[in-house]
Amino acid sequence: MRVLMVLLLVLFSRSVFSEDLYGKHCSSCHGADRFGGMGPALLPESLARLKKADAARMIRDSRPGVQMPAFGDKLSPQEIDGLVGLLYAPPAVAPRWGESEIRSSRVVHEPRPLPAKPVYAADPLNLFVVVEGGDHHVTILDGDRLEPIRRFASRYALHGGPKFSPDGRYVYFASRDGWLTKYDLWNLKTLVEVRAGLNTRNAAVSSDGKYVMVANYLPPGIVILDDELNFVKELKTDSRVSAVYDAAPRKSFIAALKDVPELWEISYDPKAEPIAAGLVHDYRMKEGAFVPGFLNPRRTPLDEVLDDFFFTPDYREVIGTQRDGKRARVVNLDARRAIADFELPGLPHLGSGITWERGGRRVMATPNLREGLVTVVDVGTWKTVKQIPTLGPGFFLRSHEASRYAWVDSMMGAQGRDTLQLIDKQTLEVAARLTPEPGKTLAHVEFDRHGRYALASLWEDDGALIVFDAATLKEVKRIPMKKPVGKYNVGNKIGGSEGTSH
Ligand code: DHE
Repeated sequence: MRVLMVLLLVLFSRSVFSEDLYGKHCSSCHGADRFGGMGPALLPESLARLKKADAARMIRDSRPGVQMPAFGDKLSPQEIDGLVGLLYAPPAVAPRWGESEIRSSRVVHEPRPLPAKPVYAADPLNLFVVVEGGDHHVTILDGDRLEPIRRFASRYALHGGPKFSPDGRYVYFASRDGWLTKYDLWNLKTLVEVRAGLNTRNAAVSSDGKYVMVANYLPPGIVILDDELNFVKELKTDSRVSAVYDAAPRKSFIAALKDVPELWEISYDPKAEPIAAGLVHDYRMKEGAFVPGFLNPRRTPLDEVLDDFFFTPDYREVIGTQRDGKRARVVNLDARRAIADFELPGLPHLGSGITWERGGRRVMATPNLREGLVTVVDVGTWKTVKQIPTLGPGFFLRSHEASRYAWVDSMMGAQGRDTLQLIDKQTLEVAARLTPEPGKTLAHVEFDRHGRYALASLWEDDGALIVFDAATLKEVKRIPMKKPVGKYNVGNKIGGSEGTSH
């Protein structure tokens, strides 16, 4: 008993000591509550992707290109370990980020109205928005001249594809720390920002341009904003929300839940049918009662949690991977139940799936995060058409209506991470391999709106966009960038090109 008490006392005094150190060295940039400030949030959820040893190294040595100084000469190894322990433990008071915090975080950067035409000569529908993760910047690139026209600092660690208003004028970014940014692509100005959560997954914009929906791990739930990022509604969940997607033909958002076997559909159609008790989230509702369908969730119960989603082009069906990593499940969103299962070995990255026509049938293809495979499946019969071996596990798959090929990387593998493989969409054979910079990671392709060029990321801190002529496959240009994690073509995104993500 006495030993236990001494141990508890030591642990307690250590944690008080670490809190003092946090207050002295960290809180001015990361916030007294660890919610973030000039630096990112330091909560267990925010650090989930960082190993403790790497966090300790960062405190001790810092890293090139970041503002945080090294603390190795100020803190002993034990003090650094104590600090790391503190950061990975939940804060004493549970973090709160609700309507009032969201409303008061909103910052308007630019008074309106601004001119309703582009301030440049470039085609506004052939711009690329390039997210540079290396130093947290965004570059706006002219997709015809292949020249940057603006570069600006983004929030820390953007994640997920930026989302566009239906006319392509505005783009919305979401950061892992919950910041949403609205940017005017015609005036090249940041307009307004809001913090919609403490740990965010992604955002979606409604096809009518009126709503922005945000998926949060912390606090768990969904936040609905209007197009000016004003708070509209918060939907609390009993689960972290993995991601939200716009289902344009249904005038609804679909939310993927991480911890409960359910899928939610939230209609933004003012004429949406009311939702009956049993399908709403409030389990206390009496049988026979209804809630309005507009901006309320309609639940689809599932047998098990589905991860990583792919939607059929008409958005009637959603395909999700099951956790056993062997099968995928097809859920019909109108019937609100699973209608088929099919084999999908490894860890397919359905979020990067694309479709195309082959022999009069529509096929879907998905890369695989665990195995060197691209799986091609018939959309409708859900039978595997072919498993195409690649050099290694890949993250992103892209094509364009004008391209014969589907371009896949192998960036998750020990081998082949420097090579893009081009799969012939009709023969389903690997028809070409491109290795412009041996030994360096090459990934994430996006075509310009006409399908003339394919732009790939040289995924290095001092990296580049490598531009290939989509017909001759020759490199035509290299544009220096700081780890360009993703690039998004306005025309392809708002036009719903079948070769890219939406
Ligand atoms: Fe992502 C999109 C989930 C890790 C870069 N990523 C998405 C989407 C989801 C997702 C659900 C689709 C949302 C959207 O675009 O609106 N990503 C996850 C994970 O669960 C995972 C594996 C772990 C995690 O904790 O988040 C993960 N993702 C990563 C990375 O490590 C990547 C490579 C680098 C980074 O910056 O985080 C990364 N994810 C991306 C990119 C997109 C993305 C570039 C947009 C893809 C697109 O082209 O549309």
